[in-house]
This record gives sequence, C-alpha cells and structure tokens, in this order.
Amino acid sequence: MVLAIAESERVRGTTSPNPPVGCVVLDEHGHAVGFGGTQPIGGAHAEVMALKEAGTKARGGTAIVTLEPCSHYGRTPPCTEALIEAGIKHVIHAVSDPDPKAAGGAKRLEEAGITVESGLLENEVAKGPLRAWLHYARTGRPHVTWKYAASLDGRIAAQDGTSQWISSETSRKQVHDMRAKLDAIIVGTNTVRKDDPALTARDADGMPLPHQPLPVVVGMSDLPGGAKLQHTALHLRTHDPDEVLTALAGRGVVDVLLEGGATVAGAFLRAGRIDRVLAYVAPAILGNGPAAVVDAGVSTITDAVRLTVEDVTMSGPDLRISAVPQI
Ligand code: AOF
Ligand code: ZN
Repeated sequence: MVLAIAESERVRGTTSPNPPVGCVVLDEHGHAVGFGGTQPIGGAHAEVMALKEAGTKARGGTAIVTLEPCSHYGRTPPCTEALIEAGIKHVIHAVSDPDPKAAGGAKRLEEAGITVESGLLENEVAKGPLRAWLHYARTGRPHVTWKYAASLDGRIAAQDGTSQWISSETSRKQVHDMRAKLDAIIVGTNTVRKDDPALTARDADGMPLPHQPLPVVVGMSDLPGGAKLQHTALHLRTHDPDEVLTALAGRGVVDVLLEGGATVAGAFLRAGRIDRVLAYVAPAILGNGPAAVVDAGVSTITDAVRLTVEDVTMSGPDLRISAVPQI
C-alpha cells in the first residue's frame, strides 16, 4: 500500500475531477509486477495501468489499490471486470468509494470469488492523496486549504509592508512542491496589487515544474496593467466563497489552495469554507504589521474559530501546523 500511495502521489494534481488513485499488482509469489496511477480525465484508471504492466503475471496475484475498484461504466469500463479478467485472486484497498455511481466494487469482486480486504492504511490515504477528492465527493465542493506564512506573533508583514521572506527557503520550497500537486490557487485582487505573484510552481532554480495549478483571482477590482497574473489567471469578480467554489467545481477543480490575502481568508472563514489551515510559523517577532486574516467574523471570544491540530512538523527553522476547523 505504501507503494500504491507513492503511485497516487505521482499523478496527484493531474486527475481531477477524478481521484488520484494508485495501484500495485503482485504476482502469485508476492512480487510487485505492475504499477499504475489514474490517468488524466477520460483516461485509464490506476488498476488498468498496473494490470497492463503486469500482463499475464497478474494471474493468481493480488491488486493493492488506494481506492475501492469501481464497478461502473463511466468514462471508462469498470476496473472490477478488468481485475476479474486478469485472474486477480486478492484485492486490498484503503478507502471505500463514496461515489454512489462507482461504489459496490468490493461486492462485485467477492461475487466473482476474489477475496477483498478494506481499510489498509485508510487514514494515511484519506488524509493524504484522496483527501480533497473525498471531500468533493461528499459535499460537491472543492476542498480548500488556507495557507499562510506568519511570524510567531501572527504577522504576515512588517509595519512598512515588507514581507520577503518571513518563512525559510525550506518552507517556500515545500509550498512550490505542493502547488504542483493542486488544481487551483486563489488570491485576492489586493494580493495581486501588493505582491504581483505569478502563482506558478517552480523548482529551486526558478524553472516551472511540469504540472501547474490554475491561478484564480477573486475580487471586483481590475488587475493592475502589467500584473504577472493579468493574462494567465481566471478572474472571478465575486467575493462570495460559495460562488467562487461553484465556478471552480464547474471547471473540474477539486483541490484548492487559498494563498491570500487577509480579506479573502476572512470571507472564506466566515462562510465556513476553509477545510484545512496550513500555517508556516517563523521564529521571528514583527510587533506591528498586518495579521494573516481580517474579519474572521469573531467579535467575542465565544465566536473564536476553533481548530483541531492534525499535525505539527518542523520545516527548516519554521513550524508547520496543519489544523482543521471544528464544525
Ligand atoms: C478506480 N480507479 O483509478 C479511479 C477511480 O468517469 P470514470 O469512468 O473515469 O469514473 C470516475 C469514478 O471512478 C470516480 O468518481 C471514482 O468513483 C472512481 N475513480 N476508480 O477504480 C481509479 N480514479
Ligand atoms: Zn476504475
């Protein structure tokens, strides 16, 4: 399953609105003979890719998949039938498919005499590569991660507005790697005016990574002439988070990163449309300076947006905190 997760990570960011699934096929002796990840929309599912590589060695073998194999005719034929036809004897999957049209795969496989085991590394997959898609499958809305970098006292810039670079190079590199595995990045028009971001995913030498997310700017005002995003971004002239998310879902966007600024973050928080907060907290104190969010809809302590911390790690000298708002 660890190898299947690696396969899913390899295709993450290229499959939406389909889930990035990974599959490994073992032969009857337990040797890995086929690896596969979901192809871009309309293309083959992970199981079909792995079975293709395994060829006749799949006979009597095991398929390990991050998602329950589909049992429906969608854009592609059902993976259950491909597994049965290839002579697979055992299937192990991490997460059951919540999509009613594709679910039922485990049952279909068992009826064909295949043993099925569910739930292996379920949490790793559900909180990792399939997280955004599972949210989208349940709610119909793209999953939104709000990411910011702040000082230990919660400032995202100094008093004079200078902000390059609060977080360390290690943290900035992590963000670029993350951008390359996403569908879209949202910023507000204020951020375009202040920072003129390109919102591309780049390597350490500044070269673009192979997969680029859709840059999205939200807000009523026009983008300044000459802004890097002027011709590349989708400009949605609305501040309403639900309208933004509906427009993005209509374009097949599932996994969204909200990168700023404070006003847009406030609007999404007030609407309850932040699904995860990813904070890079640098060991620096700025004293004065703007905060990461403006008007989160909190006027008294009982209104506080409470979160549950999922994970805390060091990113170079910075703290990286992943937290989920309590509902
Ligand atoms: C799998 N393996 O690799 C993926 C699955 O329209 P289709 O035919 O591409 O089917 C899309 C649905 O299939 C999707 O909503 C999800 O339930 C499942 N995705 N299933 O067995 C895969 N990507
Ligand atoms: Zn399938």
